[in-house]
Amino acid sequence: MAVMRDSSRRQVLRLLSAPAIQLLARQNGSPQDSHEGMATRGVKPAPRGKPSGIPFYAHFTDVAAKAGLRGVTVCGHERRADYVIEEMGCGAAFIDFDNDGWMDILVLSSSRFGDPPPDASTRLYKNNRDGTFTDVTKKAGLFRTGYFYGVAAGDYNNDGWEDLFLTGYPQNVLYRNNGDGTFTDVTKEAGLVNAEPRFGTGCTFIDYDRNGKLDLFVSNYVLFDPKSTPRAGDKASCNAEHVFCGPRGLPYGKHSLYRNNGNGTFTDVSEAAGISKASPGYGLTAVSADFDNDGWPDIYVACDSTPSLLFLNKHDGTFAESAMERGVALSDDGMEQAGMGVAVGDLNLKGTLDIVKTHFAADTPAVYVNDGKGNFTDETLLSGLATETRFISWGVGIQDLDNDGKPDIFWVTGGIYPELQDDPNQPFRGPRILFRSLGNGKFEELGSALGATTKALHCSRGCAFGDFDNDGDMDILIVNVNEPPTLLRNDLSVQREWIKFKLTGTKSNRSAIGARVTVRYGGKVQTQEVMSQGSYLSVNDNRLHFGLGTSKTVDAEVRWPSGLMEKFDKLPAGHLISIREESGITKRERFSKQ
Ligand SMILES: [Ca+2]
Ligand SMILES: [Ca+2]
Ligand SMILES: [Ca+2]
Ligand SMILES: [Ca+2]
Repeated sequence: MAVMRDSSRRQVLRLLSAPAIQLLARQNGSPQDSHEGMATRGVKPAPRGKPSGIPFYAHFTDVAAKAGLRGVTVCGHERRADYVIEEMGCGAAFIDFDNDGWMDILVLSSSRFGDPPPDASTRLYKNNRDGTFTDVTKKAGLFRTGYFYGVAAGDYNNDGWEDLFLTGYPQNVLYRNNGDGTFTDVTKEAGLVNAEPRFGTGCTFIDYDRNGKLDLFVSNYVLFDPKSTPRAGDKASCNAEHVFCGPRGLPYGKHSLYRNNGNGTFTDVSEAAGISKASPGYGLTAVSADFDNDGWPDIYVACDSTPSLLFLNKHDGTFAESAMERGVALSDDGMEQAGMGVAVGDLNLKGTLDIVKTHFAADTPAVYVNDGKGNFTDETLLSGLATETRFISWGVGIQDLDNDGKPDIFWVTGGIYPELQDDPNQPFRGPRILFRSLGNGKFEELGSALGATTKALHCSRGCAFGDFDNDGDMDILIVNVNEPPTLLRNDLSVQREWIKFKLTGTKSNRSAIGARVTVRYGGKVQTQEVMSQGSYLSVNDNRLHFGLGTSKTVDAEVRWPSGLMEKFDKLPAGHLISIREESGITKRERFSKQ
C-alpha cells in the first residue's frame, strides 16, 4: 500500500507554500517515469472487501443509436494525436433549451490538427419526448467546427432561457438563447473575446457578488502555440514516449473571472477579485458551490498535475485561494494528482457538500468529506474508492442511481495516448465504473451487476447525469473519443420513491445557480446545489433529483442565493416540484412510468 496515512505530515504540508509542495512531491519521486505528461502517484489498489451481496436494482442500456445521437466527437486521429489540444476531449450537457420540460442534449467536439473533419461540430439534440432526439444543430445556429472542451449552462441575461458558454482553443464562445429555438454568438458584444489565443477548459456561471446576475469563471489548461509547442515525436525532451507534449513541459494556463454588468457585457475582474494571485496550474473542470456554508458561492478547480484550487468567497468581491489549508489541493500523502473531473454531493448524508475528483491511472480518485465549514478530510481509503486504480478517469457524478436514498458514485474512463492503444499496460478503452453506496460514507464497486452495456469499452471524457425520459431515474450521457456518445437509459427493476426540484430565481439569478435544497426523508438528510458545471467539463440536469428509498414524503428547505430561506413540509414523492423564489410551489408534476 503506497498510500501514506500520516495526518501530521499533511498538516505540515498545508503550512508550506505551493511551490515548496511541488518540489517536495517531485523529490519524493512523483512517479513520472513513463507518464511525463500527467501526474500519477503510482499507487497500488487497496484490497477489496467481501461483496455485500445486496442486489442493485438499477440497470443500464445504451440507447444512443436508437435515440438518434449519431454525431462523432472528434479528438485527434484514431491512432495519433500530435498536440494536447486534440486529446483532452470535451463535455456534454443536459439542458432544456426550449423550456418544454424535457432535457435536450448538447455534445461537444474537438478536431484533428491539420486535417479537421468538416462535420466535427458541437451537436444539439432536441428531445422528442418519446425516447428519441432530433439533431437541430444547424437550425439552432450552433454548427461550428474547432476545438471545444467545456460547457456551462445558465441564464446570464435573466430572460427565462438557458444560455450556453463553451470553452475552446483559441477562443471561448457565449451563445445567447433567443427563445425561438435559435442561439446567437454574442462573445464579441459581451466583451469575452480573448486578446491572445487561450486553451479554455473549465467554466461555470456563478453569482459571486449575489446581485442576481450570473458572473462567469473560466479555467485554462496550458499556454499552447503550435509554433512553439513541440509536436508528438518531434522532441524527446517533452515526453519520452513520443506522444504529445503536455501538460507538463508547457506553460500553465491562467484562470479568469468575468463580472456580469447586467447589460449583456462582462468585465474581466480576475485581478481585482484575487483569482490571478492563485499559484498557476493546469486547470480543468470548474465547479461552483457554497463549500464553507456561509451563503456565498465558492469555486473549486480540478487541476491536472498541479495542486487543485479552492477559491473561497470573501463576501467583498474577492476570493482567497485556500485549497491547501482546506485539504483539497493534493492527495492525502501530499502528492499532486491529475485532477480531471469533479462531482459534488452529499456522500455521507450529513447535509454538507463533499467532493469526488478523478485522476490518472495508477492513482486513486480523491474522496474529500466536508465538515460543513469547508474543511475537508481525505476519506479515499475509508470510503472504499482506493480499490480502483486501473484507469485514467474523467467525468464523475455523485448520484443516487438506484433511488435507495443513498447517492452512488459513477465515473467514465479512457486513455489519452492513441499511439499506445495496443499496449495492454495503457488501456485506451475502459469500462464505466460504479461504486454503490452502502451508507455511512462507504462504497463498493459493482462489476457484472451492471449489464453488458456498461461493461462495453470506450475511450470516454465528459459525462452528464439527467432524467431524459422523465421517468424518475437518473440516466447518463457519455462523450466518447472519435465515436458517437453513449446514452445509458436507467431502468429500475423495483419500485423506489424519488422527488425532483426545479427552481426559478426572481431576486436571485433566474437559473437559481447556487440555490441549495436540503431534504429530510426516512431519518436521513441530504443537500444538493444547482450547479452550472460538473463531472468533466459537463452540465447535469438542473432539476435536483433525490432518491428516497421507501419514503413517501419529504420535508425540504430551499436556500436561495439571495439568502431567502423557504420551507416546504410533507412534499409528495414521485413528483417534480417547481418552486419560484418568493412565490412558493408553482407546479407539482407526476411523472408517469414509461
Ligand atoms: Ca426540451
Ligand atoms: Ca437567457
Ligand atoms: Ca444509491
Ligand atoms: Ca430516466
